[in-house]
Amino acid sequence: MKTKKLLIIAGSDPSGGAGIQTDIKVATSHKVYASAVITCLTAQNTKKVFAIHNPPISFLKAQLEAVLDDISFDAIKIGMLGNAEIIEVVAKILNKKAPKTKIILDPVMVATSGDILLENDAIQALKKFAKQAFLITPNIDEAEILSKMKIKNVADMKIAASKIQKIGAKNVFIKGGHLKMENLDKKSKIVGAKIKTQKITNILLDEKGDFFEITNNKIAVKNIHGTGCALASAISCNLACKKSLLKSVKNANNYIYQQILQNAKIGNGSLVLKHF
Ligand code: PXL
Repeated sequence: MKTKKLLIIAGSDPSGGAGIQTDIKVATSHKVYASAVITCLTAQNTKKVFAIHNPPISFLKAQLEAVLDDISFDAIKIGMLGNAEIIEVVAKILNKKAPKTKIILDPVMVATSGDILLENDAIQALKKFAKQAFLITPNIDEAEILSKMKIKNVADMKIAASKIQKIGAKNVFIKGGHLKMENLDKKSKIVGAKIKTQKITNILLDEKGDFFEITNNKIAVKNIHGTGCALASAISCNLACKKSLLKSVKNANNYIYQQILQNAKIGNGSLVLKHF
């Protein structure tokens, strides 16, 4: 079978728990070939982001042009972009060099640790870029910012998804993992050391206007890092393999569930996913 190729455009997390390092691991575990253009470098470990460095914008352009002039991709996954200038360059070059390739935009704004990964004044540029996206994959916090509304439950997630679709992304997938526990089903109880009967509900709003609820049992692990990046990457790999959107998000949801169950403690902060 022909090798499927995913271009990842994202930031570096040297601890390997999130960012481009995670995206590459996800692609490899899906047997998808990963190319990776690095937008910015973070200095971080499993506890904290210490610093962010943006390489010169001309060098970002050079990376994008080098790969896009040579390789034709089956999908493009976008992670941390950092600031408006980076967003605008990525948007412009993709529009010119890969106008037909499906873009999966993970609108990364804040790390699990609470550290800011997107400058405040970049939200408008991100919204403009969303018009080029086949799929946008915000978590609850990002969906609140993009839709300018509070999200307290699944009904709110659907309203927010519609608002985000109006910004221009064809399809919207809101990751429900960050919905506050107190807003989840109150009747749920702990049924074992690890798994609660509580559900995590992710919402897909497709381009026809249909909603799908993609659920999982909530796994009671605190502070796990990189699940958002990994989920968006897993969806991207499935799309690169020409699976339907619904099948792609369902497969990715199952993949992340399994990965969270077999999480690893590699440092003194958040847990991570291993992808093997
Ligand atoms: O999980 C969002 C994310 C994306 N990209 C990079 C990150 C993080 C979170 O820490 O560091 C580079």
